[in-house]
Amino acid sequence: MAEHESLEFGKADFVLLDNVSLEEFMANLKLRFEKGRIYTYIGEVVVSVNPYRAMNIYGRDTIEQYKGRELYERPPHLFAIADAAYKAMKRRNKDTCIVISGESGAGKTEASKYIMQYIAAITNPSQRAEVERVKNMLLKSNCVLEAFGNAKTNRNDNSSRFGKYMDINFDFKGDPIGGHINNYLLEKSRVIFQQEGERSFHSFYQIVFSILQSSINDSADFKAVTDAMKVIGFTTEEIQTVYKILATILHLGNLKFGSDGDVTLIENSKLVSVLGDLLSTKDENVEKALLYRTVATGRDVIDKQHTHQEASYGRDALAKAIYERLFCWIVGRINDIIEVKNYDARVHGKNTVIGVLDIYGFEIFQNNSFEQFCINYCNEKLQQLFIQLVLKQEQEEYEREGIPWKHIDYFNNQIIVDLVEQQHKGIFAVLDEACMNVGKVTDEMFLQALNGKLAKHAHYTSRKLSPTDKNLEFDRDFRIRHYAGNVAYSVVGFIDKNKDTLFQDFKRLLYNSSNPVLKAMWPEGKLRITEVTKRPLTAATLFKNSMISLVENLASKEPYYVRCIKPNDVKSPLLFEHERCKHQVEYLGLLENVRVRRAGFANRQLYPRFLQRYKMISEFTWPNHDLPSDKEAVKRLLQGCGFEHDVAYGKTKVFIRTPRTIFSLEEQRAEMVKRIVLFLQKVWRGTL
Ligand code: AOV
Ligand code: MG
Repeated sequence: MAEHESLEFGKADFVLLDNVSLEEFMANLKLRFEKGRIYTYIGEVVVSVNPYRAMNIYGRDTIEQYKGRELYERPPHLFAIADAAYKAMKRRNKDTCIVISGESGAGKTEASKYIMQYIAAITNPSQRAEVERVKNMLLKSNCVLEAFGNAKTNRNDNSSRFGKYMDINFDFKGDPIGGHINNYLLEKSRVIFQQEGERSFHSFYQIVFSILQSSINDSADFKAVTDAMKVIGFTTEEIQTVYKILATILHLGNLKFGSDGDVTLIENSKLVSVLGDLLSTKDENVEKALLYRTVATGRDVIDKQHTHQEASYGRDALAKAIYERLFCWIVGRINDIIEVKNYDARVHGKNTVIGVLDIYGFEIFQNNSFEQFCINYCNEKLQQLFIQLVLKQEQEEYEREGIPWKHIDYFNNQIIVDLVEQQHKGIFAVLDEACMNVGKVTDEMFLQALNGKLAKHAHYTSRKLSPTDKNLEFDRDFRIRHYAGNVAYSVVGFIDKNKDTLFQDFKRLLYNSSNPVLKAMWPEGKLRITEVTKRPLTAATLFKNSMISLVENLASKEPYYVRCIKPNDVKSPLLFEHERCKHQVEYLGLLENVRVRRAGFANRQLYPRFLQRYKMISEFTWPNHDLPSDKEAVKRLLQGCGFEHDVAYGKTKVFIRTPRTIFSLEEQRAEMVKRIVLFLQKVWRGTL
C-alpha cells in the first residue's frame, strides 16, 4: 500500500477504499485520472488508465526512484511491478511473467515498452558489452515488429495485429543475456482489405512514403526501422528482400484479371515482369502460377486453368501468405540472433526468465470476422487465466486451509471459452468439421451447423434465432455474449480463412526463386505435386493450440498483472467517460479482485518453511523449538513480535495479511543474521 501520496490524489490502492462498492471504486479511479495519477494498485495488480498524453513519469530519475524498492514504498507505477517481477526472479530464482490486458487502445503495448525499458535500465550495472548488445537488440526488435505487425484501426492508430509474448533470459547476476519471441496469429487479411478509416500494416506506408517523401512520419519511421534491422543483425541482402516482398504485395494489389471466352488472362500484363524482377524468378513462371494450378490425377499431372474467380482468390491468398511468411521469418531471424547461446548452468547458475505478454485487445468493429473472433477468444483465455489465478485458486486455498472465508462471487467466463474451444461441440470444432467436408461447403452451411448445435447456449445467438435484434448489420452472423461485451460476427469468409489454402504452385514459384533469402522462406515448395498429401491443420486449430500452450506457459510462472483501461473512444486526455470505464471495471472483475484481496492475505508460507527463515528472531524457536507442532511454534513467534492481529493460521500454512509484516520480519531477520555473524567471527578469533 503506497504511502507516499497525499489523499488529495485519492487512494493509491483500491484495497484502502472505505467501502468496496462500484461507486467508490469509480470515484477513486476518476479522481486519480483527473489528477494525472494513471496507475492505482489492487494489491500487486496495477490498474492503468490510458492518459492519451505524454506523461513525464518514465524518465531516468523516476526509474532511479523505483529501483530495488518495495511496492508499497512509492506511488503506484508500472516500474514497481516490473521491479517486483525482477526481484522475484533474482532473489527467489523464480520465472515470472507480466501479463498486460485490456481492450484495444487501452495502453497495453505502451505499457509493455515501458516495462522493457525499465528492465533494460536497471540491469547490467557493470556495463558488460555483451549484455548491452543484447539489451539494445531486445529494445530494437520492438520497433521492427511494430512496423510489420501494427496498423491503424478504428480503435487505435497503432493497433497490434498480432499477439506477442517475449521471454527475457537472465544470468545469475540478473543481467539479460538473451530472449525469445513467440508471435500469435497475424491478422494477415489486412494486407488485402481494410475497413473504412483503417490502414494496412505500417510497413507499407513506410516504404511507399519513403519513396514519395510525402509523409514525414512514415519516411522517418522507415529509416528507424531499417536502422533497427541493421542493429539487430539483418544483412543488407535480407533487408532488401524484405522491401522487395512489400513491393511485391503492393503490385499484386494492382493486378487485374480478365477473360477472353473461357480463357482467364492478366489485364495489366506489364506487372508480370515487375513481379518477376522482385521475386527473382522468370516472368513466365509468375504468369503460369497466377493463371494455372498443377493437379495430380492418378499418375498424370496436368495444368488446370483458373477461372477468373479462382485466379483472384489465388492472388489474394498469395499476397496474404507472403506477408505472413515474411512476418514469421522476421520473428525467426530476431530469435536466431537474440537467443541465448552457450549457456552452461553449471557455470552460470539457473537461467531465469521474465516473460512479457502484449496481445491484441478485445475489439468490436462494424464488421467482425474470423480475425476478431480469434482475437476475442484470446482475450477470453487471458481473462480465464486471471480468474483462475487471482479469484478462484486464492479463494479455494482459504477454504482448503480452513481459514474463515465468505465466498466472493464473480462471473466465470469458462463457459464462453468452452463455447469456442470445446472438442466436438465448440465453434472451432464445428468450423473445422465444415472445412473437412469434401465438396463445396458454404459459410451459410457452417452457420446452420452452428445454429443447430448451439442454439440453446446461453452465450450464443444468431440473427436467425432471434431476428428482432435491430443492432445487427448483417444477415449472416452469429453473436457471442463475451465477457467484455456482445459481438456479432459475420460468417462470410470463415470457411476460406480457416482452410487458409495457398495453391502449391505459388510455394514452388517462391522456392525456385534465385533470391536465397526468399527461397529459404518457402522450404515446402521443394515438394513435388505428387508428394503433397497431408492436409494441413486449420487456422482455428493452430490458433487454439497456440493459445492453450501460451496459457500453460504463463500459468507455470509467477504472474504479475497490468489491467489497462481506455477512458474514452475519442483519444482525449481530458475525458473520463463514466459508463465506458465502469463497463471495463466490471468485466475485468476489478471489484471482485479488490474484495478477494481485501479479505485475503498478501503472503502465505508453509509452517516449516516459515520457521526455517525466521526462527532466529525468537528465543522460543531458536535454534529449535520444543512446542508440539511447527504451527504452535509459528504462533509463538508471531505473538512475540506483536503481529497476532495481522495473521491467520491455516492447516498447513500461515497467512499474513499485509506486506509490511513480512518486511518487518525480514528486517529483524537481517539484524539477527548480522549479529550471529559477528558473534561467530568473535568465536573464531577467540576474542569472545
Ligand atoms: P493497446 O496496445 O492496448 O491496443 P496502445 O498501447 O497501442 O494500446 O495505446 C494506444 C495509444 O494510447 C498509444 O498509441 C498512445 O498514443 C496512447 N497511450 C497509451 N498508453 C500511454 C501512456 N502510458 N502514456 C501516453 N500515451 C499512452 V491494441 O494493440 O489495439 O489492443 O490491439
Ligand atoms: Mg497493442
